[in-house]
Amino acid sequence: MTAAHDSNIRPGRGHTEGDFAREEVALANRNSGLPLEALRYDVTPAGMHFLLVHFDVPFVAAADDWRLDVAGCVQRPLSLSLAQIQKLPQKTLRVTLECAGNGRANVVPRWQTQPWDCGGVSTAEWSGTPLRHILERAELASHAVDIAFHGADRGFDAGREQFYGRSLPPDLAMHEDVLIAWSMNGVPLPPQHGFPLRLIVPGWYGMASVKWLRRIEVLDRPFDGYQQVDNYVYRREREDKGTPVSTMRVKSMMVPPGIPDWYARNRTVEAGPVELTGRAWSGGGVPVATVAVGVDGVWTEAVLERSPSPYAWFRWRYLWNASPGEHVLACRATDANGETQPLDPPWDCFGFGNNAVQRLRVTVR
Ligand SMILES: Nc1nc2c(c(=O)[nH]1)N[C@H]1C(S)=C(S)[C@@H](COP(=O)(O)O)O[C@H]1N2
Ligand SMILES: [Mo]
Repeated sequence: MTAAHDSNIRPGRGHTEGDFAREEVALANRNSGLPLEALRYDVTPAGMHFLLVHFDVPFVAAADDWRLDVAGCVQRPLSLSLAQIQKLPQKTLRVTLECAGNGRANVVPRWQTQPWDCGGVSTAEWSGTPLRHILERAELASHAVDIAFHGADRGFDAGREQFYGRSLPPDLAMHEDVLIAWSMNGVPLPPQHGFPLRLIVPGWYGMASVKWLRRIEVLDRPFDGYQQVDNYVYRREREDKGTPVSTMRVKSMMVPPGIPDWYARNRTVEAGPVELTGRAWSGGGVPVATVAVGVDGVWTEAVLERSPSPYAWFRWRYLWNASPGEHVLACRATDANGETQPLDPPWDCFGFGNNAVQRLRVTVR
């Protein structure tokens, strides 16, 4: 029996500690994270932007035949070509997206799925048309209560076959900054990021920004798709009803200073002044207020550079006078609502919303 076959007949996934299963490693290879040194870019180059694909990347040879259908509780059902959509008013937004499961590998015990360490976050410039222009053309019926967005990618999760789908309430869907985007960093969307069309919901965790958008379904009842009601819910216990995952929690991250060891990734830093730098962000358009840098448990405020976009991460920097020896570095952001990153991972059964402070061990020589 081949190893691949063997891995398919293993007993189901669950909570675990320590070693990573073959399936987790395979998912980590498909769904790459931002290399932390790339936190230096204001806008993440597309090839370094983190990636999360539940099923397969749909093969779309050309966008000519693509249609975006709008159906359900609307006065005028639509089937729009990319060319028609691109004639609508355009807008470009710089948006930080973070996967709701980012940091999951550090929640113990960990739920077996994409085992993010901390690279599931990036920033891009998305261009498209505010979704409201399409919804206004279709004209929502007065009894519309939820709007579902269906991707072209299909597969199974927990035995349930589905197209990847998520929903937004009408008032959020009509917000000027919710985009139907066809461009990332000034060029057409790369296949893995949703070519030819995707939704961008700024300030929300990434799961809301449906890629390969094919169909908008206006509903007279709450959407009950798998990714809406079964997945992406904060739960303390597996059976809890829980709370839906929505906007991003305040968080910050540091560019690892010095040079790494190839395998262990331990850092070696030269003694003397070292500029520590990184990024901080929050959700729902709430700006970051302060970032503190911790050196061996002593916290000092860093310098913050605001971003030109309410939805993009801020840069922070701090001049550290590194003395020889072993040190633990950390960063901790607080947003304008007074929310602060916890020192330890908040417990969630499926590892969602882990915004605990990042700690980094460095050896100064
Ligand atoms: N159609 C579709 N849209 C999707 C997904 C998906 O698997 N299929 N993954 C979602 C999740 S969980 C995240 S975090 C973001 C990731 O976007 P990116 O891969 O462009 O970084 O896309 C979201 N949109
Ligand atoms: Mo995600």
